[in-house]
Amino acid sequence: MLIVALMGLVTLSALAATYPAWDINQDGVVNMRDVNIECMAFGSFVGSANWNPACDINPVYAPIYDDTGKIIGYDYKTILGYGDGRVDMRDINWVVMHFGKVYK
Ligand SMILES: [Ca+2]
Ligand SMILES: [Ca+2]
Repeated sequence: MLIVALMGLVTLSALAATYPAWDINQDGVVNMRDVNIECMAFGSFVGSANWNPACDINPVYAPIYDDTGKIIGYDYKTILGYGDGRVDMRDINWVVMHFGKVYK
C-alpha cells in the first residue's frame, strides 16, 4: 500500500515538472526550435493538417458582461486556460516574449 502511494507521488511530481507552455518542445529552453514549431503550425486550427495543439498557447481570459449581456471587458486575473483553437500571432508572441529563457 505504501509503495502504491509513493508511486502516485512520483507520478504527480513528474507531471508537475513539465515546462511552461511556451517551451513548445518541452526541452527546458525557449529558442528558435520552439519558434520553428510554431511557424509550422501557423494559420492552423483544430482539424487542420498542420494543427499542433502544443502550439495553441495563448491564454484565454474570462469576458466581463454588463446587465444586457454585452462584453464590456476581460478579466485578466481569471485565466480560463490556454488555447483558442487556432495558431496565430498571439501564440507566436508568447514564445517570443519568453525567448531565451532556460527552465532546466
Ligand atoms: Ca524548447
Ligand atoms: Ca491560439
